[in-house]
Amino acid sequence: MCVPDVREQTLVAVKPDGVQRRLVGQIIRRFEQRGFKLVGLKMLQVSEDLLSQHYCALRKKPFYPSLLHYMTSGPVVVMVWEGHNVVQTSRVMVGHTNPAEAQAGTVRGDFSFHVSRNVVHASDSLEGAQREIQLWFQGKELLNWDCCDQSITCEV
Ligand code: IDP
Ligand code: MG
Repeated sequence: MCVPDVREQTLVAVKPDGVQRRLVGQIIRRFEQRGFKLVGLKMLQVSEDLLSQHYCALRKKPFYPSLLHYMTSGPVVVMVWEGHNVVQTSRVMVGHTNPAEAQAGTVRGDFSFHVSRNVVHASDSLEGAQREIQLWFQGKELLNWDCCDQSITCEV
């Protein structure tokens, strides 16, 4: 029996439009259903300072000011999910950045139609996930706990 790296973590956030539209539960359900483990969760009104660090690679994009406005328009729900290959699998579950190109069955493909209101964020790489988790969470806010079904969902 081989035990894969189940400790990989990623950052997922329900953006302000997703919170306003009461999609938080449906998004959490998809990650639980997939078998991933929730290790951190909080709701917050994001500061421009945090967002500018989070989206530092996009600072020069023409849509950057409207992105900041969108992301500070209301609370977000941010989470850390853990599991085998969770970074890549989360990106697939979330779907293409532009919902018009996102497959049905993905969060963006099911709940949105425009890139400026695409409901959810997920880290795009292992390095990005580590950076974003440290940015959004303090170490003590992440829980190291055992799922009672770990031997079924995590050992393959
Ligand atoms: P991602 O969220 O799929 O990783 P990124 O390219 O990292 O996509 O862009 C970050 C966020 O910036 C997107 O999720 C979306 O909210 C916003 N964004 C990206 N491209 C555009 C655009 O062309 N117009 C408006 N907003 C955009
Ligand atoms: Mg991105």
